[in-house]
Amino acid sequence: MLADARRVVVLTGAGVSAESKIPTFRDAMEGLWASFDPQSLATPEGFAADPETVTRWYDFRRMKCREAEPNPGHLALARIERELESRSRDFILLTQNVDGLHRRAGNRSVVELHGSLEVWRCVETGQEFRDLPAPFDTYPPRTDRGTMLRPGVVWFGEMLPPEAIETAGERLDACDLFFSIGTSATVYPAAGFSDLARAAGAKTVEINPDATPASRHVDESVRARAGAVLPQIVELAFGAGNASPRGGNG
Ligand code: BV8
Repeated sequence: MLADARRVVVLTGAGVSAESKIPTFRDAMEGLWASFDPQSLATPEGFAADPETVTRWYDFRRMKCREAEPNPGHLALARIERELESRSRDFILLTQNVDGLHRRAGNRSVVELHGSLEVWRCVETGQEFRDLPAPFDTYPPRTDRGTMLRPGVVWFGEMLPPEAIETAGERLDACDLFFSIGTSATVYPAAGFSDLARAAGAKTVEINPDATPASRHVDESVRARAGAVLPQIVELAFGAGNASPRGGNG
């Protein structure tokens, strides 16, 4: 299917980064954060109630992500983009992940549906700041004008960036092959993307060691870890090659 596909859309979730030792959203609560519920921290209400705790949690995750490395699943997705691009075919990666690992692995055509831990936004002006030194020295962090910075992520109850939604909709309506990889398919609107792809007539494939609400609706449900099976899929479709990050000899 991948060797013949002309317009590929990939949706990823936290499971793709699990093999980079980044806890998935469901098990993000380790150690110091074990007593916190992500659903309460990842909301505007949670931030308004306790900006110090919420920004500490996001800064903790930002530092963990900076220490993490892309895994074979990330590298395989970067190779898929290169191989399709070299055949003048369409590829886009829609990620729910905020860890930045897809770009670090070499993917270029990436839409961060839920924002990024590397983006922080002034709550008054909306001005965005990237690559700020980690860790912050005060919580919540502030601009040099003293206004509060919030994480540049999409919280529960917040709209996704309009351009992200528009791009995702256009590409899903036109795709002929859709992958849902490493996501529990429980958070909307991303959880509805496999339905949109199928309605567009695309072949749909899920890669996840566990079943999800999407499993019974896709054409192929591959019960495996992304880091184990994506390199195999890429070799089958495009032959042996190297999956090194772009800029290598890949
Ligand atoms: C919106 C960024 C419109 C922040 C995230 C009822 C009540 C309240 C709200 C709603 C409701 N019904 C619907 C909603 C809307 C809500 C929603 O869907 N809620 C769900 C819980 C029901 N959605 C929203 O609020 C969205 N906005 O709808 O706006 C609107 C706005 C205003 C008013 C009206 C309408 C915004 C959603 C975005 C939230 N932000 N993240 C942060 O990161 O802190 S969500 C976060 O969890 C992730 O980004 C991701 O999207 C989501 C789910 O996580 P997954 O990525 O799927 O990870 P998870 O841990 O769940 O699963 C991991 C999977 O990997 C598992 O299946 C596992 O088996 C698998 N896995 C493990 N290891 C591997 C693996 N797979 C492969 N390989 C492995 N090795």
